[in-house]
Amino acid sequence: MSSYIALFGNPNTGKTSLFNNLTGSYEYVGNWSGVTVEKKVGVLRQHGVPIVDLPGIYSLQPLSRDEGVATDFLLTEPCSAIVNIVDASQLRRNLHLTVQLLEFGKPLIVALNMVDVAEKRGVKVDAEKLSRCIGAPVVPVIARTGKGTKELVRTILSLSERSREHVAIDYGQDVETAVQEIAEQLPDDLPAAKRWLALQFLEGNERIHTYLQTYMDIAPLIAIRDEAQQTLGRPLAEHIYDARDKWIAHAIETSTVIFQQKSL
Ligand code: GDP
Ligand code: K
Ligand code: MG
Repeated sequence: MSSYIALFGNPNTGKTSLFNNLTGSYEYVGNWSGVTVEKKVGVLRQHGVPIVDLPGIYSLQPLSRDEGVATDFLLTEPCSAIVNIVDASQLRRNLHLTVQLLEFGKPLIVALNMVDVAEKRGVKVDAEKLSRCIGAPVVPVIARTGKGTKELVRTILSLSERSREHVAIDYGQDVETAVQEIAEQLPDDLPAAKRWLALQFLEGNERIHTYLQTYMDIAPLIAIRDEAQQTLGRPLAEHIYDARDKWIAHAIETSTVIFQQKSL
């Protein structure tokens, strides 16, 4: 079975536009893992690599059935690389998904879209600097016109397993200890990075909870989570969100220039 390139992004970031650029007219529609939501599968033009367009999501923590499709994809389908389309004019919100995808541990490339919208608001994103901040390639595109698609494809095809050294967020001692303890309990043959599974579990991702239950007795994991939460004195999900948000704010500060007052 060939391995997919998976297209992830927030809703309305230009995913479908990019998908159409990448696949030309070869796409078709199919059913995804028994869920009624449709996925779109196509083939990367001239290269024969299957690429799948997933429903738009803000986080891997499913708030709806649609959102669960994306997490299920990561857990059940072979995926060789992730293309994460990011709205340059909404970086602060978009990068929360990016962080979770980086933690998943597969080669990831950011397609930086809506650069024109960002510039109209007086924000210029330095793709090089953003790339260094997150430890993954960032390619500017204009999904609506197809600009940047060639460079994006070149980068996708040159991604290798060695591209996995993403920058990792430090969540502080309490969470990091819990992550390590959970990782030690997880079986070795799971298809996802242990750190990612542990963090998603600690955040309360229901899909991960159910998934791990099919592999093991999760009572010890729940005990680790409850203890961490007690030590922390606040909801783990909140703490993890805030740590990411702080990290994202710093990445944005480092990689963007504001060149005129944003009109309100
Ligand atoms: P999706 O919801 O993520 O699949 O996004 P779509 O591909 O449907 O695009 C959402 C809207 O953004 C459409 O109106 C697109 O024409 C528009 N769009 C896509 N890319 C760009 C871009 O780079 N700049 C601008 N200004 N609009 C874009
Ligand atoms: K749309
Ligand atoms: Mg779409």
